[in-house]
Amino acid sequence: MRANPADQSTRAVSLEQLTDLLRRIFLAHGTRAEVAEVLAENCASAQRDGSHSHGIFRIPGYLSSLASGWVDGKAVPVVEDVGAAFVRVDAGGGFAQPALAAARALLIDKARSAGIAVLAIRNSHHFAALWPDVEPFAEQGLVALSMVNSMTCVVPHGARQPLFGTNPIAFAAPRAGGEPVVFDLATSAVAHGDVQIAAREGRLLPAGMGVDRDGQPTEEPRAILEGGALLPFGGHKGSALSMMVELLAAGLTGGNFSFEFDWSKHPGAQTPWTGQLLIVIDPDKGSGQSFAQRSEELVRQLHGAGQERLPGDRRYSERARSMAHGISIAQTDLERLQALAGH
Ligand code: NDP
Ligand code: PYC
Repeated sequence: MRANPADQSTRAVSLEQLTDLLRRIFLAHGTRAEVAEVLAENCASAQRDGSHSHGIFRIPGYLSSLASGWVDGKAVPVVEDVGAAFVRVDAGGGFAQPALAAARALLIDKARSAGIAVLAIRNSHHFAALWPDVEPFAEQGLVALSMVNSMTCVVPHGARQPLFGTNPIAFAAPRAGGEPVVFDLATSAVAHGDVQIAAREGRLLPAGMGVDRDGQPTEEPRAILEGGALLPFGGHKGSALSMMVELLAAGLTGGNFSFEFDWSKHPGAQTPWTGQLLIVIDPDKGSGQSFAQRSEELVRQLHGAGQERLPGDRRYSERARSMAHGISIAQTDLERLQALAGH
């Protein structure tokens, strides 16, 4: 699938149409109904918001992973209530998003009663953008922080060989006068998905993002993908955050570290088999004041200081455009998706 339909002949589809098409694709390729529903909503929302590295571009990877037997599309997550503010889920070798969906109500109950709640997901595959996992909590007045580790492809700062995954962190907070404040960022200098897209499009990457198989700096995406590796963003600082993600998303949850799984016996496997952590906070318990008013004030000051574009703003404007004019998809991709749904 193309990451960006910009220079192709395109069709505009509604969010409902795209979600339904993706749901039928997942169903046709061996997931149970609820998994198909959750993944289709996630992937269609990413496409709607212009999260191109994690929208329909990911469908072939989902399907080859399912076909290889690497991920279980029929897994039923097992939710355990393990403490006043702690929920644990064994995703059963299935996807992380249905595990989160299964635990969501309990997690919110605990966050509202204890003021904070932790969700530890293990034995899970996450192949998507992370913001869809946190933004809905902020829409309900809660603050949410999540992190997930992926697959070894990032050289820790000062190291000689890759160990970390691209390990994103996402944060969402409610805001009184607008959409929640959300950021979602890989702790690598660039997401692996964006390297794949650059390689496909024949584009060089900016300097400082990766190294080739000999450990030499390169701007050539293929050299990174074929034996090379990525670097953390921000040198030792991004590397420390990536280490934290390994510790919390895998070490604490019981999931695999990014270097702990071996998918070599499953040709086609692309979905990292790791873990995920979510922390959900009821922010009004912090000061007894309205947190959403406080975050609105911060946004006002940021704008006043000259920062017009906040994290999340690009997605929100893409979302508004998609909702007004439809989600733009290359005609060839739409035909491919339709064929996959009829499989
Ligand atoms: P980006 O570098 O594109 O963006 C990171 C964040 O910074 C976003 O919140 C973005 O907001 C914001 N931002 C970007 N540019 C600006 C700017 N000029 N001013 C203010 N804010 C800005 O994302 P990444 O490449 O790091 O990650 C891409 C995606 O890949 C993420 O969704 C991530 O979850 C996903 N990913 C998933 C993995 C997994 O294992 N499942 C692994 C690694 C990455 P906005 O969204 O509005 O552009
Ligand atoms: O873009 O780095 C990435 C990624 C890894 C797993 C899913 N997306």
